[in-house]
Amino acid sequence: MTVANDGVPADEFETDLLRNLAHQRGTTRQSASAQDIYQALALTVRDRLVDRYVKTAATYYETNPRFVYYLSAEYMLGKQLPQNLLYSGLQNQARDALEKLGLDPAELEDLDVEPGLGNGGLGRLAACILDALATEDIPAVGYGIRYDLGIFKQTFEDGAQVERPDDWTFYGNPWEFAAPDDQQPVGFYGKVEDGKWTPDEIVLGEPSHMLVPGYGTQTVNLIRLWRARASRASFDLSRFGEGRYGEAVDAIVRSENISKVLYPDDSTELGRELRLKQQHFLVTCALRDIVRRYRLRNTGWDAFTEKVTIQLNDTHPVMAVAELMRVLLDEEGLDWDRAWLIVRGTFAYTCHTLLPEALETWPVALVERLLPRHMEIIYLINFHFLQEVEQAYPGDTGRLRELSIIQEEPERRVRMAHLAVVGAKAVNGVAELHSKLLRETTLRPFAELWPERFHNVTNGVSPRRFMLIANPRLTGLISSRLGDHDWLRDLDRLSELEPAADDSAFRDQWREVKRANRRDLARYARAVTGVALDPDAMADVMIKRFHEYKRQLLRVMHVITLIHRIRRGETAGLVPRSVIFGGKAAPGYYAAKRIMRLANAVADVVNGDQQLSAYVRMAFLPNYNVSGAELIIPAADLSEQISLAGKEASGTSNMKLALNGALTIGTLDGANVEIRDRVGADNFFLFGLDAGQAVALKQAGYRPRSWYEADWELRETIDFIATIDGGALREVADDLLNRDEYLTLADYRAYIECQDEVAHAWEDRDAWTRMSILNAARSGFFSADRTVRDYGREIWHTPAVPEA
Ligand code: GLS
Repeated sequence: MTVANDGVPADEFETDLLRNLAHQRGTTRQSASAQDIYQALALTVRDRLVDRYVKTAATYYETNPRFVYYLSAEYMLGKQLPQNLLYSGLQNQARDALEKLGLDPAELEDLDVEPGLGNGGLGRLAACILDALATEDIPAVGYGIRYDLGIFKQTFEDGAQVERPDDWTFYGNPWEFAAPDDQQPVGFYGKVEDGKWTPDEIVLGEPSHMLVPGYGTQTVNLIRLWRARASRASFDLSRFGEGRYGEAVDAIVRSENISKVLYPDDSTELGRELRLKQQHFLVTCALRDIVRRYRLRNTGWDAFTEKVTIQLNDTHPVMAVAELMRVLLDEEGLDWDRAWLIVRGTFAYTCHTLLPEALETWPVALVERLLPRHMEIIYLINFHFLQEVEQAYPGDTGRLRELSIIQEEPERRVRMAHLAVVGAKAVNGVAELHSKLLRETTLRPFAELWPERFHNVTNGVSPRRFMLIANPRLTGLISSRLGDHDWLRDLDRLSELEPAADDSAFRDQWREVKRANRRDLARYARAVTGVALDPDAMADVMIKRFHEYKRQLLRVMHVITLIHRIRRGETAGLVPRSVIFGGKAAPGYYAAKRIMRLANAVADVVNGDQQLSAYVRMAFLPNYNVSGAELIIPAADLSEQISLAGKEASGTSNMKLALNGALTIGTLDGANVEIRDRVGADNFFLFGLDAGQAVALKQAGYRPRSWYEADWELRETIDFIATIDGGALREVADDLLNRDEYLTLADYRAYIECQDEVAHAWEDRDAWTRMSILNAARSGFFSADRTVRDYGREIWHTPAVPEA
């Protein structure tokens, strides 16, 4: 489908493509490799976007607007070629030109590499937000780290996850512009004398930028990613001369390691010096760039908070609070009060977790060594802050301890979330329930002190990425019903689809789309796993990072229950299902990796047995990423959102799946609550404990073994886990019986019964399709465009600046 066709005739596109092939790749049509053609194609598309970017930049320069600067250690951008083709309206021209040259566009798309610069939901959210900012014409720049190696590539060997490096720019990245002349020095270590920091080590931050076009608008914003470079003098020529080659490059390696690799943990804290270095590196480079940009059109500091708002995506970039203070005090000579007012008027902080273990803290001793001046500044911020607390709660030492930016026991550590709340004008959670629980639990003392500082901004997803690009069939069908495709910029218009749920011809078409998408998925699953999925079976999907709280284990336990039922001949009420898993586990997260092995072992059991595979087949699709999501989500019928209530901050696959017409089976957790409110309780399979009940059960002294003893089917399931693969995964069963941190056993029966209801509902395919259509029709709220408008209204106060 073409949108906003930019009017470039196909032959002109072809001429430009051939010119880029010659001028940029230095080759000819006859001798060009597929990589040459791909790169030339990307450059030809990029050129068009640059033309637009130049106009956006001119408009911004002229109007000197307020900017949003989004700081995030992670971005999961997804493939750039399909998006940029669509957003530039060049899809048809590109296809025609390639066909004329006898080239296959699909083959070239395969060469487009996904920059996997993030772990999961948090990183993908950052990408969706940048997409929405440009689409809403809001002046913005995203700042991040250009990791040499993105999130690892996942394969399985004997059912166990194997991680391989993701050298995503091995053949170059045609979408980015490097700016080696714009390097920024970043200091580490050293000493402070009279408030003046002399670092021991200087690393250079080198930026490159990529274009972030808006959809259906002329606006093109930027994402600037920084990589670490050693200074020119770092190569030790004399050592090299002595044949000590390793030592000769030591300093270079040490510096450049900072942006070498994305830390592959998700939702857990990882205390490593190099990670803190990455964080400081990112915020130093970003702030220098932000100040440089501010100075293009402004002088002095008076207008800073009016022109600049900085959103901190989780705690990873929170050192920016101390760094901006340092710049203002030490480099700009402002006094403390003035500097603090500016800092407090600049930052806003988004918290993305409820898990206490995910709230970053850094040992004071480490911060003192690595960033001595920042540590002093943090102490001073804390000193002033605790005076404020003392005034609010005189004599309440418990409060002081609870609120302090410094944790005292068992080790002195800097609490980054506290620094964020103290240093920000606004704090938000990412779903209604999450924001409420943040106020009531994780950040309660802060919410009591400064209730007005706390907000909710429910997450959203890009309808372009996850409908238009991922699901062209459904997008086409919806557009034909709504009369145009403007709904992709105004997702509330999906509600116009509601009457179509009662139109049987439309339902048939909807079902056909799902079936065709399942066929595509089955083809892919067969190619990568060898498992033959039945395109008519229900596609039952769980795609997300592997984490115990998300309870992939509960999903596997249902399959084991089905195995037993089928073997006993209790097949009445069963429907054929394709159980699909996708997701990575942090390499050091053994408990999650064990669950993965279990999932693969159970998959082997069902897929290898004719009697079982008549009802259940199971495919664990390796290396789940944005491209994988684009393939799986359109095919999904059932969306598994089964985390223990009170643990998942929001979830975003839940939104993508509902938008694509999957029905959710889920707990009252994260954004599931809002999805259910919107799509209607009748169109959502709810089960399990709610957040309050979960806490109460634990407080009452949860004994998983008593649940095991009380339910024979559960017993059978756990015994199966203990003995599968000759008892290799017995630890999983033992852990369930002795600990079961995430109350899997307590929710088991409710989940199984709910899955029985799902099967029953699937039998009436027409009623199911009706529910599916209503899920999509009522999910317009979950557009990232709405998320960005909410941030704009509540936190950023950034007017849109459409191109003149
Ligand atoms: C996360 C949460 O775990 C998700 O629930 C949430 O949807 C996402 C975006 O807000 O952020 N936090 C995190 O550390 N990783 C995530 O995916």
